[in-house]
Amino acid sequence: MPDDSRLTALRELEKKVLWLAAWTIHHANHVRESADGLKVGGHQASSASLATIMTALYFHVLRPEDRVAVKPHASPIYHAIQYLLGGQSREKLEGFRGYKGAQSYPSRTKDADDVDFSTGSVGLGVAQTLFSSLVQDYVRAHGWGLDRPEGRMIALVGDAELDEGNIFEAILEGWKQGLRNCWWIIDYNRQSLDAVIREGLWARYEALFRDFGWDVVILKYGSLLEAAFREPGGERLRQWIADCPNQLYSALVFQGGAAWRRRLNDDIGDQGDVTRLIDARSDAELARLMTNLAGHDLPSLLDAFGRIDHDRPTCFICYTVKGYGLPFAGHKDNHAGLMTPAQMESLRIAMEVRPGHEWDRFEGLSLPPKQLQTFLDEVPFRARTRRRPAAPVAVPDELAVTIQPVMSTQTGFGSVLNELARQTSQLAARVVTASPDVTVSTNLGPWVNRRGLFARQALADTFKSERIPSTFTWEFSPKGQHIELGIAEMNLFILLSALGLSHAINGERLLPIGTLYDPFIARGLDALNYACYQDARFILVATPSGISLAPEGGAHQSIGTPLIGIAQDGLAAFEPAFVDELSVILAFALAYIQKEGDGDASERNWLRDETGGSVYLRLSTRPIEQIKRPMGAELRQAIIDGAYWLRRPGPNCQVVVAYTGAIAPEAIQAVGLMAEDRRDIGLLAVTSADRLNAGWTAASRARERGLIHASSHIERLLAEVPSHCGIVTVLDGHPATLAWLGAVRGHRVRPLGVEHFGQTGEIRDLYRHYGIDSNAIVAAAQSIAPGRPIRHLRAVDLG
Ligand SMILES: Cc1ncc(C[n+]2csc(CCOP(=O)(O)OP(=O)(O)O)c2C)c(N)n1
Ligand SMILES: [Mg+2]
Repeated sequence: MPDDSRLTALRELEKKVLWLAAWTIHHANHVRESADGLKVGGHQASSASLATIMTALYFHVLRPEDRVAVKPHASPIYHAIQYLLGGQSREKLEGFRGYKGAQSYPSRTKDADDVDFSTGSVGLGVAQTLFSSLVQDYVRAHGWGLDRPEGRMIALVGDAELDEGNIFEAILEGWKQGLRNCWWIIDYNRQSLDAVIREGLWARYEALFRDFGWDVVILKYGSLLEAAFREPGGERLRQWIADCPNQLYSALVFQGGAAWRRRLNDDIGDQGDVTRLIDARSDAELARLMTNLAGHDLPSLLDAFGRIDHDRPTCFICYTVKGYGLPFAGHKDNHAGLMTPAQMESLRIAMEVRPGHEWDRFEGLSLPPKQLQTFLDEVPFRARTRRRPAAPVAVPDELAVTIQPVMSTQTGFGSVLNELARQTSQLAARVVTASPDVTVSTNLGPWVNRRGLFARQALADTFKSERIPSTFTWEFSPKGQHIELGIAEMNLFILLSALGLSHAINGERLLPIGTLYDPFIARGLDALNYACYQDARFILVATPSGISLAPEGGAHQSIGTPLIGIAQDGLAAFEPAFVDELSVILAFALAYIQKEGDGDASERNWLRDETGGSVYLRLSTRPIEQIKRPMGAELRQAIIDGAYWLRRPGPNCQVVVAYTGAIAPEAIQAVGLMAEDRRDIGLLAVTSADRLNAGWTAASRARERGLIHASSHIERLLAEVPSHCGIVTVLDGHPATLAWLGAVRGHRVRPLGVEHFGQTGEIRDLYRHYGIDSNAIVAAAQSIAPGRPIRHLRAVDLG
């Protein structure tokens, strides 16, 4: 426990934090001019709920190495704390929720005040702390960063936030992985967005967390209430409050002292001692007493946090009041409530803040500013260094791979990783793979055989020790480089998010590669989006994909994922057809995920390659005939830029076939079938619709800004194609993925792809059924590219 003078300073800061957060929100809504006539909002109630807990943490409990995910709606409290610590500017606070101002929800990338983890979609930041703790263990077990102390990964969790399924998925995974150094602090204000939550949830939470190996600390009553309980009649009061339903408690909090008195007198007022206990207090004192929950009581909080002297995961259930200290405290509708200017004025007076001094750091506090400043200067958390740069790991242009005459990109992926696993390079050492129970079926097996699975405690493969033949060794050790997860894809994405921030969180760079089945990207899409939003860096290998997984069945065919690849910001998507392309793309990806420049787009392809990002590879289990060819620098670059001519169109070209991915043999065959009747056909291999599209858009914008010579890769490729020429696009995915190619230079396009799914069968059957086989390509070409009838089309059965 801190001494009295520290406690006094902390109380002053608690008051200041509450004021600054409320004022920041008020300023954004009532002082700053809004051009839209919209209220900016800002969750005054939700943030007040955490004012005390965050004061205790940031000004006393946190150590420099600790990392925190702040519940989204407590963002104004976080910014206020950083403002007091000198890490946030007044200008940003004045711009709260505005363009380039302090962010609505804490943001690693957009906020200037050293946010550890972004939050926003409830549930995700919480799970992120759990996985970050596992990543910290991974890093240290590999012998990195041992010169620094271990940090605690802390989440400030809303009670309604605990309804999110991803949290439960994470808790189970954490138990499996031997989670340590993780604190979840639940803001148990018994309110969600809409209303007051169900009774007794704390008991469910307690049982749940204990079941999964967590310590649970319940912080219910503050020191004032505890003292009152020790008075004569106090036990009766304790019983009353323990039995008080959440709704009634909230309503009384909102109504205040007189209502408390009335209700208490009605319920237990005729019982001697307790009557005296109530009567001895004024209305204001009674209201203060009855709302003195431990989550708003600094001594209780400091004591509880200070007692933790172990690294077991710990859940604190802190009773709080939503809107504590503000006029709408406890009101069930207060979630988006904003104080009126009159209410704000009353708060200003109560806080002893002079008009015009609303932003002054120590205004209205009773301790001398110098003393407060000294206190702030010595806050332990302040000693932390901001994100440390982790040196990049060198990556060659191409990765070794043995290419068989016929193979799939998925097999190629396994082979590239197998070759990498044989090396002793830094590159191989920093790669860490993860998969949600599909390690073997996504072809990570050979890598895992060589590099082993990660666990803090070694665990032998009993099948191996019993000499039972098996293709895969399943041995866990602290040196292992594969993290095996349970099936839940959400966990994969949040783990990738944590691994992909290791350079910033642990100062140690990891090169994470996660594998899953392509259709299940949808399972974890919000977590993927979250990972990208906070600029985590990883490679996602999704396989199998599309209808090409054929006999796997109709339920798992993915149609829309190529569009996700295009649309997801921060994620460069590739879909190679051939294994030599894959090896080039993987090498690019390993370097790309390490780039941190903030330079402009390159004038060559109009992509922000120096800024970097994450990478998504959509792969296939379909074995296809490989092309034997030398990999020159030009081809390599084109593969990375997104497309190259597999067959260059001639000057009399009437039709171009542009394809992506596993459908390559059909495209090649179609071009062969048409060759006699259509001249100079072009065959465009598209390795990344996403990067082609991004480059085209960026170059167009640059031209509109006056850079008239800006030109993107796809514009240069299609410049060779006569304008009367038609383009048939085809992929095993949604046709819209490539349909836009026609807009680049005004060519007519017939986009082929998959719009329906669910049919099982052989690849041949399915391609025919969904209209992406070579016949369909030929038919589409005939319909858009004028000329004599195509002979082979007449000969083929379109079934
Ligand atoms: C995934 C997701 N769903 C819905 C929302 C909208 N939302 C924001 S806050 C909130 C309820 C928050 O309640 P709680 O976590 O108890 O925090 P409190 O407001 O009580 O502080 C909801 C539903 C969201 N941000 N994210
Ligand atoms: Mg709540």
